[in-house]
Amino acid sequence: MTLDLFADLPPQPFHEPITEGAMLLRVFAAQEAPALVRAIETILAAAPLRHMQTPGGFRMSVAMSNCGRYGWVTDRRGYRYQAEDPLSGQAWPPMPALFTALAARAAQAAGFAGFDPDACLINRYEPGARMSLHQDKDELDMSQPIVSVSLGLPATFLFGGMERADKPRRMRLESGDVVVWGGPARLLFHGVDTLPEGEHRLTGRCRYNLTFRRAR
Ligand code: MD6
Ligand code: FE
Repeated sequence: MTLDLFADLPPQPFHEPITEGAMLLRVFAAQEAPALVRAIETILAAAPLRHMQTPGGFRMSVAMSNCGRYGWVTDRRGYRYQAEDPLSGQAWPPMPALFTALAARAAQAAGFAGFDPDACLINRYEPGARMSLHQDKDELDMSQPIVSVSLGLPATFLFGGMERADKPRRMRLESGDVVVWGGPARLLFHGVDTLPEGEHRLTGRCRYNLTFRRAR
């Protein structure tokens, strides 16, 4: 029998390049995941999750809220960032220091120094929810990366190309995984496949995704 010296260690972070400009940091946020989920719950008490409408009038299956100086919203008037929560007319809850620090650390690890997000979108997927292929292009400065943190139930992330019709690669994202993308990957089409049924010890029957961005 071989002695496994690593048997008692938690999984170690592992950096997987996805494509030029995009990096998967596996397990990167696993240690702070419980604290992240608690912080999300506090934010959602002040700015509740809601199913927003697309400009075309469809109800999104993913429920959303935000924290930080700007929040991403969509309604019949279009996609945009705004400083006030349309439900309350009040500013979005501030971004916790834990969030800002994690986003900067992840960006740094992927080669983007000095990332200072002013917007954090909180997505909640229940089983059956999905996000169709899209590009993130409502931000002002496309030289800034995006940092995306997965928490709770695993999901299949879809990584497409520069055209909507490009066949996407599929990648399983687990709780604590972080994806950073910028540079030549910044405008790639991407989405999330329909979330399967499941139960996770941190979040119950859902997946949360935090996406950190520099909006303005
Ligand atoms: C999600 N994420 O993972 C949806 N966008 O729930 C995104 O749409 C996304 O993860 C830009 C960059 C990273 C992302
Ligand atoms: Fe996106």
